[in-house]
Amino acid sequence: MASAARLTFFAVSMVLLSSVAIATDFTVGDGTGWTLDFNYTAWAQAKLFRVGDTLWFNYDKTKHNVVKVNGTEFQECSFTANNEVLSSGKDSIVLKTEGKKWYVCGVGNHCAAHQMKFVINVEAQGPAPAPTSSAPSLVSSLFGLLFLAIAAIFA
Ligand SMILES: *[C@@H]1O[C@H](CO)[C@@H](O)[C@H](O)[C@H]1NC(C)=O
Ligand SMILES: *[C@@H]1O[C@H](CO)[C@@H](O)[C@H](O)[C@H]1NC(C)=O
Ligand SMILES: [Cu+2]
Repeated sequence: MASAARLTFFAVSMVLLSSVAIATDFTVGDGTGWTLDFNYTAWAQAKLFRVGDTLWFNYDKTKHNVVKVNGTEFQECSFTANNEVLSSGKDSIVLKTEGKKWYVCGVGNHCAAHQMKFVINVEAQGPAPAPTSSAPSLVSSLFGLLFLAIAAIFA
C-alpha cells in the first residue's frame, strides 16, 4: 500500500513540477483581440515568448484574418498564395521553433494602415538566462511540498 501511495504521489509530483515550466498562452491584443488600430508592436515587445507557448488570435472572421509572413513581406505588408492564412476567428499558433515570427492581417490595408502586424522573437524553452523572481520560489515551494508529502507517507 505504501509503495502504491508513493508511486501515485511521485506521478502527481512530476506533473506539478513540470507545470513550473509549462507553456504560456498569449491572447494577441489581450482583451482587445486582433482588430484595427491596436499597437501590437507594443503588445509583443512587453512579452517573452518561448518554444511551446501558444498565440491565440480572437477576431471577427468577417473582418480579419491572420497571415504568417517573412521579414520582407512584413515590411511590405505583402504576401502570396503560398503564405499560410488562418481565418477561423479563433486561431491558435503553437510556437514550435526559435527565432523571429511575423504575423499580419491580410485583409484590406489593415497591415499597412491599421497596425495589424507584429513580430516576435521566440526563445528556447528551459531555464531563463534571467529568470523571473517568482519561478525559483515556485520551484522551491513545490520541492518543499514534495518533501512534506514524502515525510507524511513515511510517517
Ligand atoms: C507602437 O508602439 C511602439 C513601441 O512602443 C512604438 O515605437 C510605435 O511608435 C507605436 N506605434 C504607434 C502607431 O503608435
Ligand atoms: C519572403 O518570401 C518571399 C516570397 O516567397 C520571397 O521572395 C522572399 O525572398 C522571402 N524573404 C525572406 C527574407 O525570406
Ligand atoms: Cu484585419
